Amino acid sequence: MARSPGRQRAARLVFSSSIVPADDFREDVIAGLSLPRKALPPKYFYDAAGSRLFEAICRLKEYYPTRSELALTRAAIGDIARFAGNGSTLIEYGSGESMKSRLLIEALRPSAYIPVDISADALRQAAATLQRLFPWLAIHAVHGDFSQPLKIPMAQGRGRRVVYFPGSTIGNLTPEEAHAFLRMTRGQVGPSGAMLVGVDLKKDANVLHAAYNDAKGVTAAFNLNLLARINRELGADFRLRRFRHYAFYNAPLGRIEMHLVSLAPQTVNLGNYRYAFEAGESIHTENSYKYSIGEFRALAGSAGFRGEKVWLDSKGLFSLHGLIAA
Ligand code: AVJ
Repeated sequence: MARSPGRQRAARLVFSSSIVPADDFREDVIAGLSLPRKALPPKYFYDAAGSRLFEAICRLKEYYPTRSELALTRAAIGDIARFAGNGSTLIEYGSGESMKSRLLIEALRPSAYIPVDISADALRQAAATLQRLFPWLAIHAVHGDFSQPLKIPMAQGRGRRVVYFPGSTIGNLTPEEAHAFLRMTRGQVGPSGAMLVGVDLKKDANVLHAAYNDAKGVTAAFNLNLLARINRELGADFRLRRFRHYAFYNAPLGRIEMHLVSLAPQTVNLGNYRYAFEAGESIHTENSYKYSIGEFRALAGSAGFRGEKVWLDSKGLFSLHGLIAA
């Protein structure tokens, strides 16, 4: 292929790391298992095995969010790109490996694309793929934890800053945490910035229940892999057959809760720590909050954004909110 350096901006693919200390996982597990009501942070689901299991979840017939969000993005892509504005600096929380990200980049033609992800491997792979697909695109991949305050390299971007946060990952946060998170994002995008955020909607509890209790047991395997990962990486001795996946919709709190329930009285060792479990005692591993359109707009409003646009899939299962700095 002939190059024409004067005509096309050279593609740039840059990596930077806001280092995630290796000890965090161990400390977070020890802290979580020491709570009176044991809990583990859901961000640790996504080791290599967990990421593969999550991809399998996304293909399940019961798990509607991935398909619904892709369908609504396809259907409204022109409108979504107009909302975000051509030539913007697009920051994505997540590696950007998805089809949705490709659709958005293609339609928006951002001046720079900044994916932020905690998994270095996923990030590298996704960035390399996107660079092949979009040779004109300046990519600056940031390895870091977007749930913590984070410095985003803005030097190469022009235009307004738009944060893309698909997948309803925001549902993993409590409303209080989501508020703080949206405030942080509002600071990153500045007074002329915007945000596109995928949010799962409240709906029939039976539909929600099925999505987190699939017939093939993939979600159960995904949940239990967290214990397998703790065994593998931290040398603990969880016996996986003595725990069971349990997920239910907590209607008063508007969230799916995932737990791992101990089937018998037992103790688990992690280094010098010993954790006692009663029969029926659980480890709370994930919340997945569901918001009506009005509820999410109110939350965004309290964090310095105005809900300007919202797109839904044809079945009304999932929403994409277009927020602008207020
Ligand atoms: C990736 C956090 C959006 O909450 O639905 C899927 C994770 N957990 N099945 C969700 C998940 C169980 C998912 N998020």
